[in-house]
Amino acid sequence: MFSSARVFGGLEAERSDYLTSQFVIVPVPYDATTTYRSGTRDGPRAIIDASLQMELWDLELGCEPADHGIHTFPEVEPHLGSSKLMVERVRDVVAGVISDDKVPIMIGGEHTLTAGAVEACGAVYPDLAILYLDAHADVRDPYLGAEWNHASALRLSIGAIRRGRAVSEVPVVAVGIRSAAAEEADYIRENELRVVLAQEVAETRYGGMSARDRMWDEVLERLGPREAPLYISVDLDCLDPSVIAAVGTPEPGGLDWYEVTSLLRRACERFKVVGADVVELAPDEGPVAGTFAAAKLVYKLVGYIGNRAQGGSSD
Ligand SMILES: [Mn+2]
Repeated sequence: MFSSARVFGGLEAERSDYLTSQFVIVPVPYDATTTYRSGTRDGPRAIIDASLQMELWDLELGCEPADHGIHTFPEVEPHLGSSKLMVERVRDVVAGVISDDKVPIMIGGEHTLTAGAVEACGAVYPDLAILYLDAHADVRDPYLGAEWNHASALRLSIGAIRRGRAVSEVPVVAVGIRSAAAEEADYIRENELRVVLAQEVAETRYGGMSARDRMWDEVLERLGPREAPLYISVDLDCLDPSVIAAVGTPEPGGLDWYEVTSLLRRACERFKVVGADVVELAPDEGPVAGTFAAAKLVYKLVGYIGNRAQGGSSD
């Protein structure tokens, strides 16, 4: 039942060897602070299992993104001390991947872990921006609770970059938001965070694809100049529960599959994506179709980031 060699996509050695791979999947089965439904600790294993069923050919891109090389790390062991220590453990693992000039893609696990990966990327790329896809604003004050918490994941991530930076400005856009506390609304206003509500996205459906892509371009411009380093964090609950119900905290009225992939593709074409994550899958909480969608989304990221890196500058 427990295979020691779990390789994303079931790739053969030539396309999954660490030395030659451009991408490294970092599985982190950790969910100590999720509040509503637990089970995101089973997410990484389920995503890798589902990835074995994927076709490696990508019809949209007309290639096999696996050719870029995808190495799969063993699962990062949960730290039993505190979520803060766990975030630091993720930071150290991701820092190692970055220093070997590879793109880490963390699969969670709860969203708190993002703060560690972002800190590692921010240490190497001080002008790092964050594109954050989520149903929830995730900007609760982390110091009100005893622990670093998934409901503070974006605020912790912004803090992690600010610590290493001379200026306090961090380019951030949060997309898909449809749930926030009053305290979070205050934080968003005071910090002039650009938030794209899921409702705004839904309204562009009636204006067709060009309205959608104009919105994405406007959003991405806020993250900095072309070629700037970007970290992408995808909480799977940004998607509508009809796409993925198997998340810790589902919210109705989410983004559809093509809305998310079109945003990710445009972001990857415009920026130098130096790290990414796909978090919060709780496989036992919904149909297996959601787990499969999560695996496909990870693979989409590989294709979008890898193809651009291969093609060099888009100018
Ligand atoms: Mn989140």
